[in-house]
Amino acid sequence: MTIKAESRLIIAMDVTDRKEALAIAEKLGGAVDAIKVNYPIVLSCGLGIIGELKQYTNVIADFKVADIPNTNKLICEETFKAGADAIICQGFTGKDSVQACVDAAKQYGKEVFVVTEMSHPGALDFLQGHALELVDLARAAGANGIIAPATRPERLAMIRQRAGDMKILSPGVGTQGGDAASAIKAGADFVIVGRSIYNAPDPYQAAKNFIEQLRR
Ligand code: NUP
Repeated sequence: MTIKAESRLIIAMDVTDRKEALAIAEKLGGAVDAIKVNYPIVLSCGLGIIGELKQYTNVIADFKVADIPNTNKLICEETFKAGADAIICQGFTGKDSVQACVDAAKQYGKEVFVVTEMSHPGALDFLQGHALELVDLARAAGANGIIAPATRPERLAMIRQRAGDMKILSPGVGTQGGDAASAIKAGADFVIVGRSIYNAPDPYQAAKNFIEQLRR
């Protein structure tokens, strides 16, 4: 099953309290295209949180998998067995490592997204200089899509041009300074928003506001 772009909003569930996460998921699950989990919530609540969140919407495991092919395969298998619909891996480990994730995903009918240029300032130290090569690598390995920064719409547009029909998930909206509508305009299919939603006084209203911006 592939994650479809409807609201175009993915919530980054980086809260570490299980009850809080489930309460947010219950309220927002029907409105967003996916919930993205990362290490903070899985380390605090256990891998079972994926299955619990999945009752509400698709779940993407942002584990930034970055190991040798065999270890990547084992990580992907456990993640898909836990119920994740997609996994995020790093590309800098090389094509064979990404390919191992793609092969595991195909076996389980799941998706793989490869990190290219990250959204934070430190991405300029190493990643930016190789971002387009990482896009090519993701494509060559048969990944479903890539992660590219909403904090730099001009870079996002450049990455979009290179990415062909691969999906682009774009983090960095809100707290990191990126703008949701600009990211979509630059070529993202989905934006990922964490703190600006889950730390808002009313997370439901905050998500609605993003969805409204994305519709225009
Ligand atoms: O380049 C990336 N930037 C980024 O922020 C790649 C990511 N996977 N993320 C993740 O997106 C980050 O780890 C967090 O889970 C989410 C953004 O959260 P926020 O800045 O909206 O709170």
